[in-house]
Amino acid sequence: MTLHNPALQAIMDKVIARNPGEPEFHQAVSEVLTSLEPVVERRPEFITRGVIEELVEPERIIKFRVPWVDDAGNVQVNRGFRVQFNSAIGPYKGGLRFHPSVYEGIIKFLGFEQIFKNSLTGLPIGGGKGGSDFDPKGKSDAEVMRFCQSFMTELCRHIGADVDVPAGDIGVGAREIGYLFGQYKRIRNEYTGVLTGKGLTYGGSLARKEATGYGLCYISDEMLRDQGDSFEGKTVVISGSGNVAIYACEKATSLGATVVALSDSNGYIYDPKGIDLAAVKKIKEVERKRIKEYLVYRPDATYTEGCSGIWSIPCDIALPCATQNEISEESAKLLVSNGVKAVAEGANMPSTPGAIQAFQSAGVLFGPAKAANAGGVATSALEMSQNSMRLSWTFEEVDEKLHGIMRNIYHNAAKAASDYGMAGNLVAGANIAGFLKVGESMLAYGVC
Ligand code: NDP
Ligand code: 2IT
Repeated sequence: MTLHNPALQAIMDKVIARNPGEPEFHQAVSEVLTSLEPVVERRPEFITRGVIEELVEPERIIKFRVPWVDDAGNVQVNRGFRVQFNSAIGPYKGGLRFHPSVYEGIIKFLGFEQIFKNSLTGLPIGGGKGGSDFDPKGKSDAEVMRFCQSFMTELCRHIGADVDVPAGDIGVGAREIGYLFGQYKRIRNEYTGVLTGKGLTYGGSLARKEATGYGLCYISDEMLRDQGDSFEGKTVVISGSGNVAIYACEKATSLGATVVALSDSNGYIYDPKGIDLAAVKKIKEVERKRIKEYLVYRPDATYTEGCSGIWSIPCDIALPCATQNEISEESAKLLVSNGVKAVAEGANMPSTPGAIQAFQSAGVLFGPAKAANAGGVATSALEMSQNSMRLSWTFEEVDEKLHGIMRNIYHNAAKAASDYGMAGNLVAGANIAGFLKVGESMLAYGVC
């Protein structure tokens, strides 16, 4: 993709040259710079005063060894990362991902996207992300605990309630956050809101667990309503079966839709009668088993090996909630030819650039990740507020704030898109609206 503005193209070229072998990071930057073309045309100072050039370079990257001992007594060594990307509008904020595919480029792409997503929430949080190539799958609780303690032994030097506040992402849920928080508290001898997604007995917020999936449905609902439509009576396909997918399924169902499919990295289940979510929660949240176990509970459902086949199931609404680049251009075209009306991204960057193009050119309503999955981090920011005030809001209070935030994100992104001559393009709208607040703050700081 060539950018029209030569200064933006030069920045893109430099990003590629300086970050070799990191295609996901290049992809994320390229999309944002493309969206910013009309912004820098109107506001050239974002280029001339170095804002865009600073924006694509992380403020700080921390990379460290994570040694731990497995149950057999063997020493294992993983790599840990924290990319503190941008603190213009608040302390670095973003999840930790534990997955064998993690390397610096994945954490950079996620940290970069987090800047704009966090800005869109309207709350004072900067962008960061971290993680490790550690795979929690198949590990005992004791192994996960030892890994988390080793990871936090290094990470605790670099984070803090007003500095950098990590949370969960793929492979990091309540169990991992508990071990990480316990170790931080022990080493630093302080009890502060340094992590979000905490358990409810030690400072967690009600509705944080549900927030990303619920928020995804709230914004999708708002997008549909703007077209005089709703979830009522719709057939929905959701990829993944982790935290985001499970609570997207719960909310979509409560809004009157029928969710017919879920997946994991091995394969997908198809249950045209509607997913039995209690069974999925038992399999995934309690037993940590594979999605194919679903057939034990619903023998009439089908299970198919391989995850991309899920996009061949005809549906009205598709909610990708697994991982980056999980919808190829071919899968997108298949969804379009099967009549999909709306796609909203629960995962980060799940649609390839070709897939986004296919959806947009077919007139499919498309809710990009930075807007659509911002409910998780927004509720993390609400958890930070509650921790600072040393009080707790009810589930209903948090859920209502989340709902309002998601509605605002949709309308702000839609307005930015039309203000810049791209009405209906929420990819551009989310990037522009997210950028402007960060960019204005960076201008105010001068070169720093
Ligand atoms: P979980 O670890 O709870 O679940 C991840 C799900 O995605 C699992 O079903 C997993 O299957 C599947 N998956 C992961 N990697 C792959 C892969 N390479 N190929 C196919 N399937 C895969 O993570 P979350 O639900 O928290 O995260 C899902 C997505 O949502 C991620 O993109 C994350 O960045 C994003 N997100 C999460 C937020 C949160 O609050 N948790 C907030 C905003 C975005 P398997 O078990 O087989 O690995
Ligand atoms: O991608 C994301 O926004 C998250 N994984 C949630 C981050 C957070 O700090 O709650």
